[in-house]
Amino acid sequence: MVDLFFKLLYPAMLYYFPKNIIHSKINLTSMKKVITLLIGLFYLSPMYAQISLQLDSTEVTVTTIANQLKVPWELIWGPDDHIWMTERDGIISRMNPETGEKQELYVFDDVVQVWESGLLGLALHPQFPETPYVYAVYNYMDSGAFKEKLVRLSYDGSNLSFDQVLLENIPGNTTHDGSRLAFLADGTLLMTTGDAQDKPAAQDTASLSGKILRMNDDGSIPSDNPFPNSLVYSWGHRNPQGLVIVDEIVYSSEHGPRNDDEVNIIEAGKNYGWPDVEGFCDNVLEESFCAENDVIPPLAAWTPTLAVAGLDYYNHPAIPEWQHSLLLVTLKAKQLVHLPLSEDGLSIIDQKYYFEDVGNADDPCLFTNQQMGRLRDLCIAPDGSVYISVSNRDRYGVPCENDDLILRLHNADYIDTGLEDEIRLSMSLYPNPSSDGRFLVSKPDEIDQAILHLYDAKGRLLLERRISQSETSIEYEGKGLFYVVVTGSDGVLYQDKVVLY
Ligand SMILES: [Ca+2]
Ligand SMILES: [Ca+2]
Ligand SMILES: [Ca+2]
Repeated sequence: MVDLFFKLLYPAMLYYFPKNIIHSKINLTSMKKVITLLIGLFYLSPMYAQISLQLDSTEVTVTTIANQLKVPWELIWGPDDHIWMTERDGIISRMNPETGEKQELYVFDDVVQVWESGLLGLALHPQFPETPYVYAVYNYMDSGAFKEKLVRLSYDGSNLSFDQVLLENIPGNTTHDGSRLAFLADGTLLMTTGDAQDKPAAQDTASLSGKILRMNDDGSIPSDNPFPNSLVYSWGHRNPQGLVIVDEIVYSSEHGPRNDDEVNIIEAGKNYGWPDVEGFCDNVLEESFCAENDVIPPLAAWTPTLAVAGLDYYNHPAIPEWQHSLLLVTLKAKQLVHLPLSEDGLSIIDQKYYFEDVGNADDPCLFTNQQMGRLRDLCIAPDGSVYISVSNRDRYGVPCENDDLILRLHNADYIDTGLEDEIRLSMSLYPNPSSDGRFLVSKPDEIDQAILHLYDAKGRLLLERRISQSETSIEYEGKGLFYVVVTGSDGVLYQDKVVLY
């Protein structure tokens, strides 16, 4: 048993204790004792039996925080540390991310929900809650015509009330309704629209279909939009249903037909090609159209399509492999796609796929019970957790009893030190693992005094020691995996794990 686990866990041990593997010779018998101990901790851990994603070094735990939802279409992390959510049949709610408790804030009575339409995108004003506005996009019927509108609501700290319609009479359809919302740094609002199944409209700059629109926070047209007296910001879009703004860069994902899903960088006044260009300009007709119309090609395109939906930007140390990356969720492929960005953010340098091959072919509901399915949208919390909505009740999925779900993805081993890596690297613990109940902590000279705190795996404080010399010996009688946190006058200086056996 131990030998088997030794083989399986040895690579993980190399990650946990790389410095010590390099700097000290640990014999295999000692290592096996450590692994026996870790196996014990593994079985005791409440997270055993949960799904996890193994990245290069980090294990991302996947848990369900809410179920029994109906097509959670948009998830936003609010400054009130709650998740703000739309469900497609017309409900805006606010969810406690710890308990999954859902507080319904508003129910629209004129939402039309047929196939892919309904209540869709949501945004909070950038100065929310001081400026208490909430923006929502939904489909409605007007004299027999299928349309879309953007409305503004107002939040008083406990209830949402209707404020005003900002934009209506946008052509809509049962599919291709776009509708993601995001604020630029200058306080103007971007809104995506689909072609509403009228392909040529995407190339008609007088139509609101197949566009990304830009407006002031009251719906008026900004004086510096690319076309005078027009909300059109970019055109030639088919059905963009992912939108995230990172500093000055606007990224959008866009559903292709059977081919060429896209991720684009959106620039003011530019043409993105649809329906004349699908994906890259890579055939004779497309090449001439692109040259004549100055079409901006995508950063990435996928054939066959994945059905690319929600898009967000990850840059948190909790999951280091995902720092400075786009995270893209997909409906048809049911995968989370990790798209690391170049340093300048202008290109995608790799593509990694998660939630592949997790399903159970014999029982699709077991698949869902294991917290997978059509992934519709996501948001990222300030602690580095990623929340993803599963959307199996959208008429394309196979819904199971508990659907639809909100998942939380997080690194359970991460403790936020708020530190730059250079400071972290200048301190160290050794030997680690240690067999005699003692280890040394080295302290750089520029730090005058610090306190070492030793915690057990459940976060209980076991001891505190002042460290004032460049090297301090710490003794503790217990055995197991412990967390070390060193604090100085300005807060946490260093953290690490230590194994005593
Ligand atoms: Ca979102
Ligand atoms: Ca395009
Ligand atoms: Ca093409």
